[in-house]
Amino acid sequence: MDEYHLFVKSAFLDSNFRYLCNDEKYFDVPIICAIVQVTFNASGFSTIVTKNIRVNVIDDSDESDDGPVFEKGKYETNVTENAAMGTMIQQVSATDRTSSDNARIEYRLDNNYYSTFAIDSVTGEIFVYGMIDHENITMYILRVLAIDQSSPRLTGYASVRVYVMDVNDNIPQFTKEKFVFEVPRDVSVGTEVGRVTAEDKDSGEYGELYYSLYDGSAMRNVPFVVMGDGVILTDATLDSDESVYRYKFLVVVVDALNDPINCRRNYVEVFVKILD
Ligand SMILES: [Ca+2]
Ligand SMILES: [Ca+2]
Repeated sequence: MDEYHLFVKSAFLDSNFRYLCNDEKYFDVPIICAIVQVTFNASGFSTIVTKNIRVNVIDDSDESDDGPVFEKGKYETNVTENAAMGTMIQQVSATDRTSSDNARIEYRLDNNYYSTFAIDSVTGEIFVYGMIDHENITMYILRVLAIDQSSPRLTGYASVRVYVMDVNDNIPQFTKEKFVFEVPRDVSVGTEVGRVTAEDKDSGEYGELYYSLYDGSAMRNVPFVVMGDGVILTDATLDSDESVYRYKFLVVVVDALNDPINCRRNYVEVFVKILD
């Protein structure tokens, strides 16, 4: 699900679930909304694609009273997806303006990510507390509070942007268990036989796919070549041996082709029937 962040100043949720900004203009903010896209395939049939997006409304106000002051108003940090619970991602720190005893400041998180992050109320260290999945959310904005011990207790605010770094944790998956194609025996060299396709949920190069003929010794003599985009072409005439009516070979797909340490691969069987 794609995620969008909407920054507002001094916003609050009114009784109609709308946000009121400090310019006093209302605007509706659906937390989840659907984008419906209609496309037409070659046969003229329509396909409806529904996509959910999440809109986070973030109070980006930086007003403060006499409460504690964070050393920074806005922190930025990175976390690797799938980071283990307990991984420390950032430490925040605030100074008490009404007391010289900064140790009396209590830190809290003030947003909807309690199941994903936690903060040490004494040290201000922010930890991973749940599942971090780049394929689900690519950035979090945490709002941290520093509360002093005066009466009444005063609060300071800061935000922490947490960018989720992608890991190649998805293996490319072919869209079929096996691919079966047919081609006339008398086609010329370079004729397209068909195309294999695979999908990968990772982004960037971890989701970019490259196809090739599996280089096993038994596969080398097939009269086909597999292009990087999955298209299979004939690369020899097919009529040399009329007793052959079917070929079978493996196609390998790999992501992150130029990253031999992190790349991941998968295989699929391809059958090509020769039609006389
Ligand atoms: Ca990933
Ligand atoms: Ca991948």
